[in-house]
Amino acid sequence: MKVSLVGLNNCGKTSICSVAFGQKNAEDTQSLNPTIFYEVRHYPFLGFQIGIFDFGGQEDHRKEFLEKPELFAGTDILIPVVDLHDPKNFENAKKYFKEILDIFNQSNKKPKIFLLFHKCDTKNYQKELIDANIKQARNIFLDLFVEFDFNFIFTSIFEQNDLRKIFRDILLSSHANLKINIQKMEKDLQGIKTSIIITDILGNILIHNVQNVGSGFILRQDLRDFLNSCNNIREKIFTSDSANFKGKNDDGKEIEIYIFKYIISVIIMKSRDLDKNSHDKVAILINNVKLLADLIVSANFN
Ligand SMILES: Nc1nc2c(ncn2[C@@H]2O[C@H](COP(=O)(O)OP(=O)(O)OP(=O)(O)O)[C@@H](O)[C@H]2O)c(=O)[nH]1
Ligand SMILES: [Mg+2]
Repeated sequence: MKVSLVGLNNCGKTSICSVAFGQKNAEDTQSLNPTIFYEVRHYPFLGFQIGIFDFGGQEDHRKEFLEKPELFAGTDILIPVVDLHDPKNFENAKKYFKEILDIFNQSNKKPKIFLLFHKCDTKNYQKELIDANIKQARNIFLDLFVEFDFNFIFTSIFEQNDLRKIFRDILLSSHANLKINIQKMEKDLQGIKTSIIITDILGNILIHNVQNVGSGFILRQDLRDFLNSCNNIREKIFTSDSANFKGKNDDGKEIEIYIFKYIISVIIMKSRDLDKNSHDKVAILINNVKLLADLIVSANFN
């Protein structure tokens, strides 16, 4: 699947990629250099191969991309990014987006579009201006994409967990059944009083109900190492596609990992015995993840 991020220079495309998919935090992005031409990041997620194309936004590069429309060919998801801190360039950005849409219109292959109204925060920006900018941006951009399968979202790299969820749902937008199931599990998880993280086998976080689980999509290193080792044992010793593992100390602390269909895992961290209600809910959740694993496998084979 090809995902293309486009927008003017400095609007935040590379920052979005490195905060959502990499292990950078928002502050780290201040030292990013402008992207030269374009960069591709290959990102395996739930067994799907995803290529994130980050198209540099400096004027020379934009001109060159428009002269070489084949660079956009095969885009399944187009993500135009608007910098809400830069209203004087809204019209300029609109012109660029329009030219890109013309390329897709001519090729008759229309990607899904998720417009990001980005930098929706007041970090290094005047609080009084942001609402007016949002209003103006809505007026300028929203009628541009009417002929496309189109959504818009407000984003900021300072809301890393939201950004991860937004990208999770964008990447799953072609798999409605998976998306709905995962969103439902996310709701179920809210009512459970023990720490649970659901990830794919590489440690990309899908859902969780704890703080400090990692950064962006990436599960924190110690748990990723544990998951990795368990997955090796599942493969090499158990030679089965699913397995579960437990670690425990004398104080009643416990970590349990379930792996389903070599693709998805549930990590449960308990510090005490669960009450009956939570215990039952965990059992239902685990069963649902098991079913989800089957759906993911069949989505990968279709
Ligand atoms: N306040 C705020 N600043 C952001 C946000 N996202 C990115 N930035 C800042 O915007 C600046 C430019 O970010 P980049 O990611 O390099 O922009 P880009 O779109 O990749 O730029 P080009 O590669 O030149 O096209 C950096 O200083 C980031 O820290 C955001 O959500 N909020
Ligand atoms: Mg960049």
